[in-house]
Parts: sequence; C-alpha cells; structure tokens
Amino acid sequence: MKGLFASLLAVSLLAPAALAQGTARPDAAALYAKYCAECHGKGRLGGVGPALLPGNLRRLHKKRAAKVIARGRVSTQMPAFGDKLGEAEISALVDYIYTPLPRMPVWGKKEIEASRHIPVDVDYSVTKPQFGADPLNLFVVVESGDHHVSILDGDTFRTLARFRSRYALHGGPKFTPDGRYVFFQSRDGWITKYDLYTLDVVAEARAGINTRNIAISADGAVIAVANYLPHNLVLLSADDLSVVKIIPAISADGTSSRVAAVYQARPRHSFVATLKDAPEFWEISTDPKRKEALYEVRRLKLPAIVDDFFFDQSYRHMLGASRDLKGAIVLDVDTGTVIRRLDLPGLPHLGSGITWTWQGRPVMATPHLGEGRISIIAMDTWEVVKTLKTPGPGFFLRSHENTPYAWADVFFGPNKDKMLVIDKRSLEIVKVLNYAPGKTVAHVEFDRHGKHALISVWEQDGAVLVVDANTFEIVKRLPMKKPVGKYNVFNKITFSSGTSH
Ligand code: DHE
Repeated sequence: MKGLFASLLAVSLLAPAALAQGTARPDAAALYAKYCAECHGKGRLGGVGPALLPGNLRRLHKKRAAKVIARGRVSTQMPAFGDKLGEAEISALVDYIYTPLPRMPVWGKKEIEASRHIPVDVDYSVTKPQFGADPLNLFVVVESGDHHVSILDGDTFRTLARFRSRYALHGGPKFTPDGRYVFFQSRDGWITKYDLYTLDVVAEARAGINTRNIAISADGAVIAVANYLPHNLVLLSADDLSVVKIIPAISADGTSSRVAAVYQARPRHSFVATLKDAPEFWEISTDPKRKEALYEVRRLKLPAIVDDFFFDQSYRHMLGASRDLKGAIVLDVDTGTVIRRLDLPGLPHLGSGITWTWQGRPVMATPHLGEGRISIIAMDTWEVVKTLKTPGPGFFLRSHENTPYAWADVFFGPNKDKMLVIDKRSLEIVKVLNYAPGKTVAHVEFDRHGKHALISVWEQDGAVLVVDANTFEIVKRLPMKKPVGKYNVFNKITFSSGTSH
C-alpha cells in the first residue's frame, strides 16, 4: 500500500515536470531518474543494466531503442514501459540517452576498486578439475541471447555448467597459460574471472565504461583492458583484478584517444595496442626480467590510424588496417618502419585472420567487411597469393593444425546460412555447406584434436552444431540462446594458428 501511495505521489509530483503543459517536451531527465536510474545508474554509467551513453549505444538504432523501452527485452531484466510511458515520453528518453554527457565521466582507480568483488574465494587446495572431463578440451560458449556462458566438455559435448554473464560480452575470452582461469569482458567494462576447475566466478571488477577488448600477459599475471571510455588502458592483476596501473591514452602529440584494441605478443613478452583517434602503435613490456621497463609504453608513429591488426607468428610484423588506409600496411615492430603497403578490397577484418603453411610458406587469410572476398597473403613477402570470391562478406575464419580445411562464414547478406570450406592446400573453396537454411550460421571452433568443428546457429533460439571435421556430418545439436563465440581451452592457450588470438 505504502509502495502504491509512493508511486502515485511520484507520478503526481513528476507529472508537471515530466509532461509539462500543452505541447512542451516531456522532461526526459526526470523520467530517466524515475524509471531508468535504478538499473542503469544515476549518471547513465550502468548498474544492473548497461550504460546508456551514445558510445555504448552505437550498435542500437534509435527506433529499436524506443521499442526496447516500450516492450522490454526478452531474456533480460529490462521490463516493458509501454503501459507507463506515452510515445512522446519514450521519444524524449531516447533522445536523452543518445545525448553525450556534459563532461567525460570519471572512472579511475577508486571506482574500479569500489566495483571489485570476490563472489567466491579461489580454493587453492584444488589443483585439478572437479569433474571428469579433459580440462584442456573444454569449450567456453558465449550465449548473447540471454547473456549466459556455457562450459562444454569437448569430448562428450555435455554441458558442465551454465551461468549468467555480464550484459553483452564481446571478443574472445582470455585464458591463463595453464588453462585454469578464463577472463570475460563486457562492452560495459566488466571483467569476470572464472575458475574452470571449480566452475565458479572468482572475481569481478569494472575496468571501464565502454570497453573494447582484453588481453592477458604471457606469464598470466596481468590483464590489459583497452577502453573507449575513459580513454585509457587499464592493467589489472590477474589474481584478484586489483589495479596494477592505469595508462591514459594520450598520444605523443597530446591527443586524447580511445584504445582500438590490445593483444598479447607472447614471444615479445609485451602487450601491443593501437589508438583509435591518433596514428600510434604502443608496445607495453610485461617482461618481469626487464624491471626498468615494466608496463612502460614504447610508441611508434604510424602513417595513418590503424584500428584492426594482425601479427605474424613471431610478432615481428604487424599487418594493420582501418577505414583511413586503402588496404593495409605492414609495420616492422622492431624498427618502427612500414615495410609494405597492400592493396586489398573493402576493409580487411584482420582480427579474424588465421595462418597456415602453404607450399612451405607461411600464409594468412582474412575476410573483408563489406566485400565478398577472402584474401590469402604470403607472410614472407607480404603478397596477396589468392583472392577468393565468396557469396557475401564474412566475419570469422577458423582452422586447426590437424585439418586440411579452413572454414569461413558468410555473415552478411542473403547467403548468411552458408558455410564455406577452403582447402588449405589448393586455396580453393571446395564445399559450400548449408546446415540451417535461412538462418545465420557463423563462427567455427575446433576441439583440441581438430576432429570436430562447432558451429553457431546465430539465432535467439539457436544452437551449436557439432560437426565431424572430416565427413562434415552433424553429430550433435546443442540448443543455445544465440551462441556467438566458442573458445576451446587448448587451442587458445597454445595459440593455435587456426584461431584468432
Ligand atoms: Fe567483434 C572479436 C571488434 C562487432 C562478435 N571484435 C572482436 C575483436 C575486436 C572486435 C577488436 C577482438 C577482440 C579479442 O578477441 O580480443 N567487433 C569489433 C568491431 O569493431 C565491430 C565491427 C563493431 C563494434 O561495435 O564493436 C564488432 N563483433 C561485432 C559484432 O556485431 C559481433 C558479430 C556480435 C557481438 O557479439 O557483438 C561480434 N567479435 C565478436 C566475436 C569475437 C569478436 C564473437 C571473438 C572472435 C574470436 O573467435 O576470437
């Protein structure tokens, strides 16, 4: 009763402010405070629900945002407000959340530490998995349809655990070198540490407000978080996610920038990153033997902004691309010089690149956003040795050392249900598979032995298809809620040439 009285009072107090008189615009700030702040945070920085800032909402069309407010979002805690708010109020709220904040919000050491929590203490007496499966053949499956993660046994394809993740995980989770712990990152900056031996979340912290991706150092001691907001690179202890260092993303000429992405350069004992708003490449040493340089930034000037990149297996050379560059450049990371420019169609999606040996030469393959092409590039001379025409632009590529094939999806367009099989010897597309006609079929991951390929049917009521990698027959169908990515522990910790790193 008290609650009803309180909300009636709130409505009557709000009414003049929120709806004003006559044709005046509803007061969006008051509506936000009343209906949204509890879950999305007073300052729109996020809470139980995601941050509502233009950068974080970039992937959501305004019309769709209005629908979400009116009808709610299935499989999440977002309720429908259509019975409480009129069209004009919803539209005012939409405009409000797409308006930049007057000042760049502060999210520093204090805020990260305050967000940090340890749901379950790590049990260090546990030294092997508490279940009867090969711990190195587990799969971590990110299900974005209802924001969950499933842990699969890679031999029996039994689900060992399923838990609620933070909202909108993105990018590849990163594993400690022994494969025991895995770290997830949400677009909202939450980092979650999960123990694959005990199947528990063992630490969480929010390292940013709008986060790009994460990397783990070669020794497994430090997690690097590339942020769009604030403009920084955050280093966290992989042990308890406490802050090790915050590096503001300011270029040599003083430009404050988003960090485009960060990766581990294992042979170099460093993190490598590029800036999204300044033509700069960073290398950050994580080598405990070089104490004087630990976590210091080495900067290289680039001829243009590079926001997507790929390394050869030695990490001596970076192949980089962006919309500003026509094609790609090859940077010698030791000398800081651009040694080659490549003319490539569309925008290569280098982050999805994979490598193998062809006629004794190391080659890499990359799909292209906006173009139905896959380029195969020899990494000894940096020449394009083959351009495959595909029935639409793809997003992901995958292979494994034990299979002669590379698999490529056709993510965009009417052929989104096709899966292409490329023979790594002839560099030809030798099969076009169609496992789920009319549905998006994408992102492949192999088990540790390369015997089975797991493929996502990328739909709300979707599935992971377990396919025999030799016969291409489906051996199992695992129903899942929009399974986006699947990651095999062994392939990830051994940096298999068939996966993106
Ligand atoms: Fe991703 C990886 C960038 C949109 C699903 N994506 C990555 C990585 C980067 C990136 C830098 C590598 C991170 C890593 O693994 O450390 N992605 C971008 C974009 O710039 C882009 C085009 C636009 C954006 O808004 O960010 C983009 N990505 C998407 C999607 O729309 C996808 C298809 C669905 C989603 O969940 O957001 C998507 N991205 C993925 C996945 C990976 C990924 C599944 C991991 C691939 C892997 O196998 O490692």
